[in-house]
Amino acid sequence: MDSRYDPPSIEAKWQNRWQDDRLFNVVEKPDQEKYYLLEMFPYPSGKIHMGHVRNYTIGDVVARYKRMRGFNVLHPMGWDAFGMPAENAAIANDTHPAKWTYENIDAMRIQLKRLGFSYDWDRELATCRPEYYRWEQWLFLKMVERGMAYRKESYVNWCEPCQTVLANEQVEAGLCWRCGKPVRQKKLWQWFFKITDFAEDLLVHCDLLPGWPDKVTTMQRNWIGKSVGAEIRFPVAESEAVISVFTTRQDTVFGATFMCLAPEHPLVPQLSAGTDQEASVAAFVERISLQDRSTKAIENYEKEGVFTGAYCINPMNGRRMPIYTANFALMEYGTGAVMSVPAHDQRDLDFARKYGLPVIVVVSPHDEELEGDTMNAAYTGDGTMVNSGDFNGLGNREAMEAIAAFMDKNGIGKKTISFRLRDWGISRQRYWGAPIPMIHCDNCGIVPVPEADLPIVLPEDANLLDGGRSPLPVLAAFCKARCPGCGREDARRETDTMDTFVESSWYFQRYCSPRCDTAMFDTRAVDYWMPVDQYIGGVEHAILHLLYSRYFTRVLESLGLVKFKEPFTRLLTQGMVCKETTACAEHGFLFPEQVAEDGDGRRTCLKCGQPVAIGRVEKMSKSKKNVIDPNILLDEYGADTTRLFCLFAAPPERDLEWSEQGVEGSFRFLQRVWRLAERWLPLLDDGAPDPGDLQDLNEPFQELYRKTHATIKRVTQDIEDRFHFNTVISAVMELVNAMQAIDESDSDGKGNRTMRFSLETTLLLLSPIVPHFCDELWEALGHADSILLCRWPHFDEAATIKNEVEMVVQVNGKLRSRFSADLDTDENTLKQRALADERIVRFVDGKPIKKVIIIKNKLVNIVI
Ligand code: ANZ
Ligand code: ZN
Repeated sequence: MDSRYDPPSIEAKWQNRWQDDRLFNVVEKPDQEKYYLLEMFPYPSGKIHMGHVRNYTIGDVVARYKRMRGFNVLHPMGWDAFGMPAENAAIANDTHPAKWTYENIDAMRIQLKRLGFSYDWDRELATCRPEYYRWEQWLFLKMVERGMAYRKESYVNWCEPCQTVLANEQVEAGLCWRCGKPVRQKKLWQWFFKITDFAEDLLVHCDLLPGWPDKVTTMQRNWIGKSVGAEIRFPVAESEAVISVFTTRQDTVFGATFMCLAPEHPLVPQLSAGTDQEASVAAFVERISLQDRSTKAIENYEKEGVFTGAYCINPMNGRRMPIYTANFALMEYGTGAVMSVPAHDQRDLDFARKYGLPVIVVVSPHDEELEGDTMNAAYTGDGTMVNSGDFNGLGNREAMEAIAAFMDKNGIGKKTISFRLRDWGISRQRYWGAPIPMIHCDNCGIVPVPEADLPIVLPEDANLLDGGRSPLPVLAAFCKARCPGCGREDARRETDTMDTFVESSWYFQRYCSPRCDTAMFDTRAVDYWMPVDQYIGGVEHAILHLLYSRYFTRVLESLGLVKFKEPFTRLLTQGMVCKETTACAEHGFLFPEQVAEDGDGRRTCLKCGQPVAIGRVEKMSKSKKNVIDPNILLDEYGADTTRLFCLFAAPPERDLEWSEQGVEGSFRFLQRVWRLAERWLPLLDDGAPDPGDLQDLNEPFQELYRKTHATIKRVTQDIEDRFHFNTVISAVMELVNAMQAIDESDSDGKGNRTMRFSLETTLLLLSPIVPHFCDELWEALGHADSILLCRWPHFDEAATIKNEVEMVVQVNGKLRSRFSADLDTDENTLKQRALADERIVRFVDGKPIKKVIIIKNKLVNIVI
């Protein structure tokens, strides 16, 4: 055995060995229990960052642990390879998105391999390959066939000078990120997936995911946003038109004093036509159309509107209500119209005060009198109905039911449910994505590509146009097509590509049979492996990616392709990797390598020599420059130390704070174990790791034996219950301390065997965490096979029990000393030992002893 722990040579050796022996390549084995462990696959940005390292290390430990527990473990890796950053990089570096992506994949694969992750690399996939996305196109066709995918006009961010559609992240404060001119909203025909068909089912099953963090299911529920309420019909005065509103407060209908329509509501131009208001309404609608209309953005705008010139009639009390169009009314929610009840809704109250509209209280609180003209906060609580005709005097909750029943009977309205969830718009006017397999023909309209013509391959030899625009619409070789319906030669291919969330909604199914070329996946493989037993990833994907994946699985289920609805049985969302920021007055944020540190811990900017300000601990990000490049860690310390640090510094779901000392400490721990093994190795020839009869073991070895079993127990529980690897590592560290404290000269044959047992146990327990290191020492201990092939150690409950107890000694009921004694020591001995205790002698100070009370295995109380 080498006397120096040398990570580079050890790590390369074992990575090659594992690969040559194909240790991580798995196949379905019907009589072995499976375990599918998956981490969210990375976007091939070019370099892995510490967030990846942490995520994948956590996953790798679980995968290796489950393997040692006897499971057939599927642990795949691949690339979420389509998307905008590739286009941006292509523009910035004058390259091609495909070239950039494939080169990044190659670079990142090398980095992941250096970390020793136990992936079945045979299953690697990249979503930008036609072998992958052809099945997505196939599914798209199936969805069109069944009405699960459809086209409708909807808004996109449009930059007129650049003549291009912008993604949300390319709009900065309402301006185009490239040219800085205002972005407007433009209507385009786009493809949608009907996720709303599954809104209720997705919601109900949030309660059936006990293996998910509550915060994630809560976010999913809120996103789906089910509201129970009523739809009420308000006839427009002097017109045939009727406005339908959705409300969750039909009990307040008598207090509705005006109506607000979304600026995009089709009645808006119709109602204002020919009135004095026509011009100001048109101007308002035009101005609002320039704004970002997302719910989040709208919350920040000042609420405003204009009168349309028309009135509607409150169907319950005949009141004439002015109709406004207002920026806070969203076309996408409910019916796009809001009955405004200023007394009971703050937004409506603000609006009413701004435009001088009446405020009528209809729900009266029990302990105060409200005055519509003077109230300055809307009352949203429960109370007694007032100003509400026949319903006066009822509690408002009762009135909610009574009014709904009344409206239903009289054809005014009915109970209904509304969801916040919208259908999923998947069209992207971008190049680097999966082409949508449809053809536009002047004769036949929009025609699906025949299945036999799939895949529709994205041409990888095309270059982006000016401003990053997609070349597809002008690329004759791509967009000219023969109509599959009538055969016309001048049909055009759809040139939009799919949202990259589509690829990540089914990749976990594809991993089960990644080379299948006759279907999306081999059903037998999916039946065996799916669902994923443990999914691990960042909480930033808590909503969309997980919801879309759950939705896609339902689509597959309804097509009879899979037999389950929920793809991920358990979910772990790991915390962020954080580090303090450093900044210089002149040069702003600095990378760690741009900072010099002198012996006294003072830090200065390497560019200008000025002192550096230390900022808050924040998520590592390139913009704040508080990043550590994993490559540097790997070069300096190796994969095992890097892995150990990531797991030791914090439990997985918590944020981890980077610390150089933490990394150093992890490295030193491994060196300590190394030296311990080296010191004992010559004594451990006798291969048996079992001391045999405990009775005649020397005392330190008896205790070591006990501690080893206790450590197995604690480590196993901490992994099984909550993946708390930090406490796992501290438990093993304690065991290592105990081994270090023992002198070789106290050992004999049995002692040596105990030491072998403890050392081997240490390696087995650490092997999922620092696998190269453990394999190397395992080999040094004389084992021919990789430690990976071993079973997880068992503990003997009886052996974990301590044979010693700690006795407390009191004088007159006050704690004065402690000593340890063998379990069940007799009372007389305990009394003698307590009275002989040096500190007790001092407290008793020669005074007469009245009584000695003894509780066996616990306490001696001396009364003086
Ligand atoms: C009258 C009312 C009175 C309302 C009251 C609330 C309080 P949730 O709970 O989120 O579903 N609303 C309906 N459609 C809207 C749209 N398209 N744009 C903006 N707001 C809209 O919210 C339901 C409430 O949001 C509805 O109930 C409606 O205002 C408003 F004291 O109707 B309410
Ligand atoms: Zn045609």
